[in-house]
Amino acid sequence: MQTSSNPIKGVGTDWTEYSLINDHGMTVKFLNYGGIITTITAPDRDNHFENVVIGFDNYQDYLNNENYFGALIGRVAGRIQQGHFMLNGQSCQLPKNEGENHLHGGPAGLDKVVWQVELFDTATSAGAILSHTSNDGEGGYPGTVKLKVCYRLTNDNQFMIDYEAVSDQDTVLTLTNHSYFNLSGDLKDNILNHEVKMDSSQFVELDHDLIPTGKILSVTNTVFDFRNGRKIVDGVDSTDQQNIYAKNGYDHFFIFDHQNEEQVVVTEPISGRMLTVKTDQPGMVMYTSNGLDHTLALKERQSEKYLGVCLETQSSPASLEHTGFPSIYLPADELYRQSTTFSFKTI
Ligand code: FUC
Repeated sequence: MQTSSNPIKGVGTDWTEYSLINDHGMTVKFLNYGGIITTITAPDRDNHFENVVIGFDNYQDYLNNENYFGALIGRVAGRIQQGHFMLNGQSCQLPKNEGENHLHGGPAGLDKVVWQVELFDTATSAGAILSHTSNDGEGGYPGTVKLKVCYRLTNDNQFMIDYEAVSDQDTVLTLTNHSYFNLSGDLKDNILNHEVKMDSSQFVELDHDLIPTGKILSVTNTVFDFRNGRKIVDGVDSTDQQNIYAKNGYDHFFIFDHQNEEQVVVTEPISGRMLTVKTDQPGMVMYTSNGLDHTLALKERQSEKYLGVCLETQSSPASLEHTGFPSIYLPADELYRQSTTFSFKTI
């Protein structure tokens, strides 16, 4: 196992790109800025290594990363309507960064923080601990929160993300990573023919602004039913109002039926790559890059709609407004801990 670091020139003075490399040659690269994962190389069925995530060609573009490519997201992943919520009977107002709403931690989210990074490597894994103290009021959120995120690559081609946080006041928190996966390799194709299998019989209904309505819907007899596997294109061709609100695709929180088993399996038939996701989180936003346009210069090509799929394991910000949703409340001095493992295999 190996690690290395490389200063990035021409951006901030303090940007560094780190590499985690396993004995098979699988590589994960990320920046201290936003913890942004810039590259993951994984083998296809012929053991040919290619990049399986979206990343900018020019790192300066990460300064204006409106799509949150590869970034750590917080303090609250997802949307908060009007940027407003009540906490212990007190009104909290967060800055708005998407029309009238607060998205992905807002304008001063964790995706824009330069994290402290410490590398480690052992016989079986190579990794890094990313640390940051988010001060009381940072991003508009109450409480000073000490955050630690561990990125770890193993010799079994597993990439694990462990999150830990402690706040000195009652607050709200749900963290995730916003990588856009594309298993075709080097962005050769879009993700419409990726097949997704998911352990979820319920999902969160959205309104036209992508804000949860408060209703939880059954996936049965809809294109949201991934329990026996289906292609992402089904949600694009769909006339279901939910897919239309999401700009013809998926941008929804799926509630898992079980925890800590491989809840999600994504396969790409041509390369033979398979990605599984196992998490202790109650659900995941699957976003099929419906809002991505053709204007961005990525490592291998120009961007386009449906070029990547985000698998954002997290809890649900809908819980701020409605009962019956997985909570994001974090009491003072309680340890927030979550773990998600992405395993790269072939079929
Ligand atoms: C996702 C979505 C969005 C979005 C974005 C970049 O997680 O939920 O709708 O536009 O990230």
